[in-house]
Amino acid sequence: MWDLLITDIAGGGAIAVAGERIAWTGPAASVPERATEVWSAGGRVVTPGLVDCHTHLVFGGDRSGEWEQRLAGAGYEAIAAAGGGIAATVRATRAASEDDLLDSAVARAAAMAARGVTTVEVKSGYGLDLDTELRMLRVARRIPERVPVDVVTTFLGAHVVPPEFEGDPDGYLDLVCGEVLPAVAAEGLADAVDAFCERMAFDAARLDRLLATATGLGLGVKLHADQLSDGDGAALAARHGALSADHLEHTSPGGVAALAAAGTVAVLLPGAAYVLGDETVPPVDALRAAGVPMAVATDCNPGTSPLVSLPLALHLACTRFGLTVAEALAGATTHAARALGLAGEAGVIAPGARADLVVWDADHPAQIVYWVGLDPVAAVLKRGHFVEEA
Ligand code: DI6
Ligand code: FE
Repeated sequence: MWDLLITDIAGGGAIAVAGERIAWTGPAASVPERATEVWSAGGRVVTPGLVDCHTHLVFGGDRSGEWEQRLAGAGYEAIAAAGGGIAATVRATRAASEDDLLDSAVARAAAMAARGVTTVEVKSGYGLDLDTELRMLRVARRIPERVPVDVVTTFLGAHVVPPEFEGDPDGYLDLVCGEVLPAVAAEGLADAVDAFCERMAFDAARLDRLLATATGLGLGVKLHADQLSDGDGAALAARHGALSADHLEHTSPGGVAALAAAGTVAVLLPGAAYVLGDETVPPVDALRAAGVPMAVATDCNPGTSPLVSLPLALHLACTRFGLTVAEALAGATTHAARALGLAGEAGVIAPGARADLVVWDADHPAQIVYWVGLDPVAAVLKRGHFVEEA
């Protein structure tokens, strides 16, 4: 006897749930077992719960003033060089208490969940010292106490060089590799390690040893690669067997081939390109031709992507990057789960996977992606329980 049977799904399917897991899926006309509760989707579309596989949603302060400066013509890298940008968020995050960081992160995570997200990745990287990096990751791990999402955490200690180490990136990476990352690993606070491979942050040669240290500790590897310039980030990620290489606006054909050979997921972040006004588009045709799985995420962060709607990120991935609707939806489900090492566990409707589902006010999948700002969520099932119902 199953706990729940969802019937009358668009297309004629049904899904059975036992405990926190999907037990069966097939045609509604041939259900092999009974369930305690039967719930009709009323002919609407049901997808896996969405997976946002790249966010920076824990941070202190606000950068709307910088955004206004950019509207008036200031450049993103120029603001950073003058002490703003990521460094401004680092100051605000260091000054924030754990409770304040949790409250603001919970507000953003709740907005994401209301728009269909049931699994979210959260990065550190606005602490850049031992205490604040650990605090950010602890806050991230506490989000599920207040929002119905699973959280995957990523240590982004190598985001930029902090002010105490100005002009000494190697000295800072000594601290990250020798002290901060081992402490993060010892407390079990991170599932993966990420870094910002960029001319304003760290070059590929320097990040080699960080990524090797991460894999040596048994952690997955991800990389902010080739976002503002081609820094050989995709090839670096591939060399370390990365779960994902993210951004990729400036990735070369050689970088695409390396990702394909390594089985690394390409994570596309159209919100950042949109907010920065960057017309450069990632090499989507080449990624598709090479068979690189493409995920799509919000990159929610206070500097380049103040975006909490994953459906809107999917819309932008279609209109600006040229994905099809089917590619966009796979990019926020199956491929996003793979980018987090959760293939088969999340982002899929199949026996054994977490029973994370979204019922949409839609009778065709395109309606999920087509609207700008509607995010037509009708109901969400998280680990077998309804959490939102319209
Ligand atoms: N992700 C990042 O980590 C950087 N850009 C991006 O898309 C910087 C984020 C920030 O400015 O705070
Ligand atoms: Fe990012």
